[in-house]
Amino acid sequence: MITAYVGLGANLGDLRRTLEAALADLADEPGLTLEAVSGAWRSAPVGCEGPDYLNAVARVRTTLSPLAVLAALQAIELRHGRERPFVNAPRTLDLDLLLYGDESIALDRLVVPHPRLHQRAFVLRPLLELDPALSAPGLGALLAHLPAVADQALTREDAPLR
Ligand code: PH2
Ligand code: MG
Ligand code: MG
Repeated sequence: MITAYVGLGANLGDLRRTLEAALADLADEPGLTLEAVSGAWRSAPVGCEGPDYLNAVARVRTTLSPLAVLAALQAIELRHGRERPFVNAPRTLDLDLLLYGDESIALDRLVVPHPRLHQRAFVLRPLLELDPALSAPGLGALLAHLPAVADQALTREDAPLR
């Protein structure tokens, strides 16, 4: 069993409904157990234009390989109307494999830890909310990266996603 972290994001459609449905889909996925879900965090898009995002992070336990997790995430994205017209296009649902145990993976299709994980408050804050002492290969203690993203405005919503 491997502990993995999945980043969820949406900035098109009914953001909260989509994230809630995606979490239910993750929980239903064979070979994967949904263990914990962060709060829902709202922020302006980072590195692109468009509507505000709603983001969250889920901690899962899985027997699936990293590529099998990726395939499951992409299938769930498609079920929720994900299209990829251009890089960083607004999306109904984005599911990113952020961490897979303590493994470093560098394939064409999958890089883990997610290459921009430590530069994004909308990933770091929900991750640290789940596990404040979390560290990642090549990045060390994730808490140490928070000051560098302190300028990225982020609001935590009161209502839990699950
Ligand atoms: N995802 C991106 C690019 N920019 N900005 C926010 N706030 N949230 C995201 O999930 C996000 C983004 C590409 O995946
Ligand atoms: Mg993403
Ligand atoms: Mg993605």
